This record gives sequence, C-alpha cells and structure tokens, in this order.
Amino acid sequence: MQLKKNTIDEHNQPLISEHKRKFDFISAGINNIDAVIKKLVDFNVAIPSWALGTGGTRFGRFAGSGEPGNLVEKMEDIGLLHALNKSSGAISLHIPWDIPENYADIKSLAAQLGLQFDAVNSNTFQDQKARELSYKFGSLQHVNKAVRKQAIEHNIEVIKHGIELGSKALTVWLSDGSCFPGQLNFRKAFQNTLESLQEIYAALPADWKVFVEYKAFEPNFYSMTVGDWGQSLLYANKLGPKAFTLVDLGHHLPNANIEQIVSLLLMEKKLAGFHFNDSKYGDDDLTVGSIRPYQLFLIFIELVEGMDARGMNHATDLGWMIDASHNVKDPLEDLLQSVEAIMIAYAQALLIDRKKLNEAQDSNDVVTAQEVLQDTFRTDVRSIVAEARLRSGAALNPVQLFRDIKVREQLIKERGTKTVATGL
Ligand SMILES: [Mn+2]
Repeated sequence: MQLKKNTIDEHNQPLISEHKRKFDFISAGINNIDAVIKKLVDFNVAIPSWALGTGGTRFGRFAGSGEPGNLVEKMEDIGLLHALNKSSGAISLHIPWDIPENYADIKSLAAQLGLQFDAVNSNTFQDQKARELSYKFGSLQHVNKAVRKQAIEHNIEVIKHGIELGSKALTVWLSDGSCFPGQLNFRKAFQNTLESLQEIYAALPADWKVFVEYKAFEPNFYSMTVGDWGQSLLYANKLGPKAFTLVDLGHHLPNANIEQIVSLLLMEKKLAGFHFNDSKYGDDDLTVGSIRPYQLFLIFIELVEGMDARGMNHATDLGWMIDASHNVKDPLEDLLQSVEAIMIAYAQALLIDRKKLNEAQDSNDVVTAQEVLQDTFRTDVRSIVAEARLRSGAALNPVQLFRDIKVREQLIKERGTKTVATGL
C-alpha cells in the first residue's frame, strides 16, 4: 500500500485554516521561524525494522494483524510513515532477521519510497538456527575462542550486507554479561570483548562507524559487559576514531542524568548514535515522550548545544533512531506518536533563548536559567512542527489520516490477520 499525494492534500485542506491560526499566533513571537522550520524539515528519524510488528514481554505477546511478514513489507510500512510525516526517511536493518534476497531490488524500493539505510544491527543475543555454537554465556566476551570467532564473523557479515545497501554504520549491542556473582572474571570479559571488537573494527570500510551500545541490565541481571556509557567510551576510545558510543534512552539505571551524559560524550567527539524511547521503570521501550517529555526536552537542549558547539549538522551527523516496542498499540500509530514527540522536543530545543541562558549561567542566576527552560517547554510548538510537515508535503495530522483512510484495515486485507513480523 502506498499513499498518494492527493490523499494527503484532501486530508490537509479542511485543517488548514485552523492550523494557520495557531501557527501565525505562535510564530509571531519567533524571529527566526523559517530557519527553525528548515531544520525541522531536514530532520529525520530512522525506524528499525523490528518496530513494525507487535512486541511482547516474556509473559506473552498479543499479536496484531496485517503486520509486515518480510523485508519488502517492512519497508513499505516505513514508506507509509514517511509519506504521512516526511520525518521517517530511513530504515535500520537487523541481521539476520532482514537479510535482503536481492540488493538491487531492495535498493530500488528504498529509492522509490524515499528511504535511506541507517545503521545495520548485528544479533548475538539469540542463537541462530544455522549457527553451531551457543551465545548462552555471551558472544564477544565468551570464554571459548570459537564462540567469539563465530560472533565476530557474524558482525563482519552484517557489515557486508550494509555495504551492499549503502549503510554507513554498524550498531553492536551485546547482551553479554553475567547473572550471578562469581560467574565472570570482569577483566577477562572486557579484554575478550575488546579484542573481538578490534577484529570487527578492522573490517569496517574507511567511511564507516561502529556504534557501541550500552545497557545497564537485562538480559543479564548481575553484570553487563558494556553496562554504561563509561564502559562504552572505554571501548570506543581503545578501538579508534571510527568507534563511538550509542545512547539508548532506556538503557540507564533509574534517575541517570542522560542529558549530562550526552553533553560530555559530544564534547569528547564520541557520541554518534541515538536510540529514542521512554520508560517509567527500566528499559520499558514505551512511546517517546509518553512518560518524561521534560527529560527528552532537556536531552535535546544538550544535543543541539553540543552539536552547534562543534559545527555539526543536526540532521546528518548523528544516527537518530527510534528503538521501542509496541505491546498494546498499533505499531505504526505508536511510531507516528514517537516521531511527533521527537520533533516537538527538537523544535523546543531550537527555540531556547541561548543568550539569556548563557548569561544566567555565567552569573549564577539559577532562577532565570530555570525560567528560560520552562518558558520554552511550556510553549506549544505543535503547530510549528505541523507547519514543517505541511511544507514538506506531509499530513497536518498523521495519526488522524492513518485512521481516516483505514491504513491498518487495508494492510490486513493485503496481508491477512495472522502475520507476524520476522524477528518478533
Ligand atoms: Mn537500542
């Protein structure tokens, strides 16, 4: 299923006058509104191929319907999202779940849908049917060299698929760690992991990056071998200039100051990948902005400030991706909500009165600093984000359009009720 331009125009038409009224009101007080909108238009967030089906927990999975059953259908789903909001123009593949049968066909479909290939993701947290050795006790950290070798070769194979598609980065998330005290020699696990990553790093093309993603706990519950940003940064620094840290919002211990982590990693030129989601307790993988929108806003302030300090391009110099799971919502609606929350936080960060904030910081005026942040946070910028969508040919209200034209019902007609997205 693909959306036609006139479907979007027909949706926008009756909403335009009310949109204009809101947009004119809010934009009257902003002197660089066109520059802000240009940045919003350029900004895109990659959608991971595994986010298009209904997720689950270890207690069960309540399957949705009309889910994409193969890579082509996953790309078509992201194409639909991108047609609706023009801010989801990239896909992040997961190997082995999304191995293309024919690279040329997949590349031409991507071009037709306006999609780029974001970072490719390896998987050594599950045993694959074709693999002989088990990752039960880790992959790149494993005490058995043969297991490490198998995991290294898998990562190199992922890089090769990425090269064929025009991807420029490999994301390595390891479930490696231990569940009980005494199970693991931390130092040996670190060394094994580092040596394994060095072999993978050596296979990276010159213009590629590797993102080392960290996670505080789960599936291992006593130690994680890449457990926090400090450990990730250790690996990245030891590996070399093509290695970076990836921050996933759900991968911290409760109350971690993620905005400070982001700021310092950017300063050290070691932040390159970013995974959005939200959580109340741990790695809950909830819709972005659904629980802590203020934290998301504070993180974006640091992202924008840190990138501007280094003259980076907001849209292209970091790998932006949603990494969430949808257990009770329609995955596509959930993703539309997540992208919207990201765009709102980004727009607000662009509108911060930097000069006033810097002056307040330099004079220890804590009250004014807070006023600056909260003034912007309490400003309703949704019409600014909608205006960016309008100017790029997207829908003023993507979720409403999705429902009005019954996208899910059409997908169920095409694919059936009992489809399960590969990998879930
Ligand atoms: Mn992630």
